[in-house]
Amino acid sequence: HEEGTEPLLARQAVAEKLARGAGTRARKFFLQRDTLHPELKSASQDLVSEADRSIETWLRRAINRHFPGDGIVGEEEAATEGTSGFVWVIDPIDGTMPFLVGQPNWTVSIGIARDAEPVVGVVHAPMLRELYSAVSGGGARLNGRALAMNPDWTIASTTIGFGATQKASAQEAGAFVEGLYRGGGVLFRVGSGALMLAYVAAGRLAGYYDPTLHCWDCWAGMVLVREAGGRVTFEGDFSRPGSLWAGNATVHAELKRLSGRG
Ligand code: 2AM
Ligand code: CA
Ligand code: CA
Ligand code: CA
Repeated sequence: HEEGTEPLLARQAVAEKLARGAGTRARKFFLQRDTLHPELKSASQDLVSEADRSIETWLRRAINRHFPGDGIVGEEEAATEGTSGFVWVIDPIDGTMPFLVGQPNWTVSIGIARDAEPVVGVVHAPMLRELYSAVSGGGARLNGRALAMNPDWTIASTTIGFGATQKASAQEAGAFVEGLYRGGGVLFRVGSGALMLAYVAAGRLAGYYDPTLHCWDCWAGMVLVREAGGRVTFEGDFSRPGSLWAGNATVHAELKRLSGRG
């Protein structure tokens, strides 16, 4: 398959363009969200609407046009295999609940894997007018400005993102929060895991822990955090969800410990 940085930079440019295109489409749905017909998925706060579905379909068609040999894994449709070694890992709307209730904290998340490794990440928050973009070896940027995490921060330096959904174990979530506050930490949450990872990369959060994420929630954000100088561990893969820890080396280790996995 294609080696080197050229194929990565070509895909990063297309990912940014498609994130903006999807963001424009999502924004139109958002401004008319009262006309949508949300359906329940697995739980009372796990919804999907025609906005999620139509934007994923639009993204898949565009990716296939630009890179017909690449595979695609996304939240709302079955995975397709490619031949190039590249896989796009996409979430058309990360934060469907905030989207449906009118919070601006939702994103379009477009990650890319080469041989199953995260190599490109684009997270676009249209209502916040923010586009985060990173490529392996090329750094992370927010609206063009380079991002670098603070290596000296601890869990007490600023707030810590915690992403547990209704599916989380009440006991484990409680134990994590109790340990965090005992250690001088404070909790932050928005309904988009991709945005919380972008905030870690941008130095707006000291770290992020989520007991269960899917690959499309975090694939782009992992590249952002690593390229901003941070550490991420994701225990899931393309077919299984898993836990995720992100922060600088100190915070990453402390979050693992607080989640009972240190
Ligand atoms: P989504 O809005 O695309 O479904 C935050 O913890 C992450 O969990 C988000 O990336 C969100 O993605 C996802 N999420 C929110 N509520 C969920 C639920 N009830 N079940 C599964 N995933 C959920
Ligand atoms: Ca969803
Ligand atoms: Ca998601
Ligand atoms: Ca989604």
